[in-house]
Formats: sequence, structure tokens, C-alpha cells
Amino acid sequence: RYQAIQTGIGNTQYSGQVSLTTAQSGSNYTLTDSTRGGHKTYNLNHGTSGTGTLFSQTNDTWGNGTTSNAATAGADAAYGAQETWDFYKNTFGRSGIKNDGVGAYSRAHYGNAYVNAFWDDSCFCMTYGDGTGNNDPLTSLDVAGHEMSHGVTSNTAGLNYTGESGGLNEATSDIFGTGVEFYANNTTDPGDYLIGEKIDINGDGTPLRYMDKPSKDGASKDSWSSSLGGLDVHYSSGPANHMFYLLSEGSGTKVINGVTYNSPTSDGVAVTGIGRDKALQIWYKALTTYMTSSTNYAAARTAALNAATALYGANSAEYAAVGNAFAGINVGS
Ligand code: ASN
Ligand code: ZN
Ligand code: CA
Repeated sequence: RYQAIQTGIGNTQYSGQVSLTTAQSGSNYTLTDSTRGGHKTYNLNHGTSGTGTLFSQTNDTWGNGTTSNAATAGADAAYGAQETWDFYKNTFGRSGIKNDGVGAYSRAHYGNAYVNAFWDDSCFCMTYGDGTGNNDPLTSLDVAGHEMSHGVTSNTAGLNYTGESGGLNEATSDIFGTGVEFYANNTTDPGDYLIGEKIDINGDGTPLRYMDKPSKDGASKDSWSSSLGGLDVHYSSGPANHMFYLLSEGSGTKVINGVTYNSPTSDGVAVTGIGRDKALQIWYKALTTYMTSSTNYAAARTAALNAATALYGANSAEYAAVGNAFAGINVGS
């Protein structure tokens, strides 16, 4: 049956009122986005397997901004998938996770008070729990971008999810999740170098992770050391997140969209940033062209330098900045 492409309204929990691309068939609307590879958003309704039901209703306004309406988390998840698709397409020319034009799908309301979200290669899908008390779904823009980016990493460098490569895998999701947040330019959830600042995962309003100084979370490392690979991948990601911040914004104090950052370097030598757009291009090229499943921090430095050479030249300021940013996390010199 013919499905018309529509522009619906999402009343999200974290990003305010947004436009969502939807599908209409007769008097029925669904969270189906045929303009982005056919991405669909499903309601697991607290189940933990299968797809549950496709979000479906008789009007095209989704959610009410709170958890009292099940479609609110659906609207956040659909918006996250939409913005992540557009970020990859318009920033890197990448058409979907496999660069084949095919969309993944998203599942909201996984389990009961489940405090996590995850990507799964086997379903080629993103899944979101509802958070503590089922009141803080893990569907914010940066988390959605993080999870979908795990799919990109799986289908490019394939960084093993353990040891230093696992930390680089996690950092890649934080880096591109942050890229998505800045790309979306949403007034309710403006871009920042914090991860999960909207989902109140700590119950005290603090973010899950900090890219300018990862140790602010009490567990992540700011710089590389020989013991880094023994940590959980969400903590060994710290130095690479920190490198990305330094490469983008430079060391020291800076206010961006009202948030104050203060980024140190491991050797105390100041780093001058080249801007987020160039840093993203370098990391994407490094990931998709030079990194492999076993890339460690030293090899990530080489990959990023190779990417900078390919994009900007071996004598460029961008190449020098990559070296300086890695030196700032105690990798190379
Ligand atoms: N939300 C977590 C992540 O994407 C799930 C996990 O630990 N893999 O990293
Ligand atoms: Zn992750
Ligand atoms: Ca963020």
C-alpha cells in the first residue's frame, strides 16, 4: 500500500519540539523514515526481545515531552536517528551505517527501568532503556549518536571492544555522538563536549562523561599510560576523547554554548585547536581508512597523522596539531 512521506511533529523529552519525517497510509501514521534508508522506530513496551510494535497512531504529533506518553521516547529516538543519519551524510558523505543507503532501526522502552542503551550488530539496531524509575530514557541526541556510531565503527575499522582498541571504539562513539549534537544545532540540547548531560544518569544532574577533562567523572583517564588497556572501555576512552577536545578547541579554559571547559595537557605544553569540523574530518578518515581492529593508542596517532596528511598535507598546521594533541595525552612526542 502506498505510504506518503510526511513531516510530523515530535514533542521530545530532551530536544524540545522537532520535525520528524514520518509515513502516512490512510488514517494511520508511523515512525518510518523512508528518506533515511527506511529507518523505523519501535516500541518494545518493556519487552527485551523482538521489535515490539512500530510506533503508530492516527495523527502526526508524537509524544508530549514527558514519560507519561510512550511516544515521547519514540520521538527522541527517531530524532536521534534522523540527525545522526544527516550528520554522517552531510559531514562525511556517508549514506547510512554501511554507506549503502540502508537505515538501521531503533527500539525504545527496553526492559523495566533499564539504565543503558546499546547498539547490536546482529539486529543492526539501537535500543534504549527507560532509565531510573522509567523516567529518564537514554534517548538523548548524543547517546543516540553514540550508539549508531558503534554501527559505523563495526563496519569500518572494526575496533575490538577490549583493551586499548576498545577504548578507541568507545571514544569514537563519544566523538561522533558529540558531532551529531553540534550538527543538530538544537536550542534545547545545544552542542557540548559532555556525554549524557540530558539523561541525569547520576541522579544529580551531572553528565556521564567529560571530553575536556575525562577524569572529572571519577574513573576515566585523561592521558595514556601502559595500564590504560586494562580498564573498562568506557574509561580507557578518556584519553582519546581528551585528544579530540584538544585538537578541536585547544588546551586551557574556554566557554562554548554557555559551558565552561578547562582542558589540561599531560606535559603542561599548551595546544592550539584547529576547530571541531577539521578534527571530525581527521578522526573519520583515520577510522575509515587507516585504523584496523587491533589499533591501539600509538597506532591511532599514526592513523590520525596519516589522515591529516591526506586531507591537509604533511606540512600543514592541522598535521602539527594532531601531533600536539596526542602529545597532550602522553602519546608520541
Ligand atoms: N551504552 C553502552 C555503550 O554504548 C553499552 C555498552 O556498554 N556497550 O557503550
Ligand atoms: Zn558505547
Ligand atoms: Ca552532550
